[in-house]
Amino acid sequence: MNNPAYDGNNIFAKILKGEIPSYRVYEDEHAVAFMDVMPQAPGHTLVMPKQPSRNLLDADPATLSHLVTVVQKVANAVKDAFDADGIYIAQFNEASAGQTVFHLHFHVIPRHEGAALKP
Ligand code: DGP
Repeated sequence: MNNPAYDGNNIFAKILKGEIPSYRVYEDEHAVAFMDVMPQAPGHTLVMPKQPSRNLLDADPATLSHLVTVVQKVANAVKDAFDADGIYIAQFNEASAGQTVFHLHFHVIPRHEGAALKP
């Protein structure tokens, strides 16, 4: 079955257009990272392409390959900034898999030994 169409009115599209504020920690020509408003742990950051993609299933390979390098950069920066023991990377595709905002994004979440994630 085809992936559903991208809806340009999603909240991340509005953030990318500057219509809604965000705390940006990284930006280049093709990608942006900003802090999650409902963090599962301090330092929870979202990384996404500027290119409209609903999720990983419809993203083009060039967008994805650049995005993974940004995820790596942000993960290392977040690990240092939050003195984390590790980094949890999560990415959801469609509502049945837990996606709530339909613009492709990766969660970058610092992890500390013994600390629980917020539900
Ligand atoms: P997902 O389930 O992967 O689609 O997660 C979407 C995430 O986006 C969730 O952790 C909360 C976050 N989020 C939702 N609305 C906003 C917003 O307006 N600003 C920011 N910074 N994050 C948001």
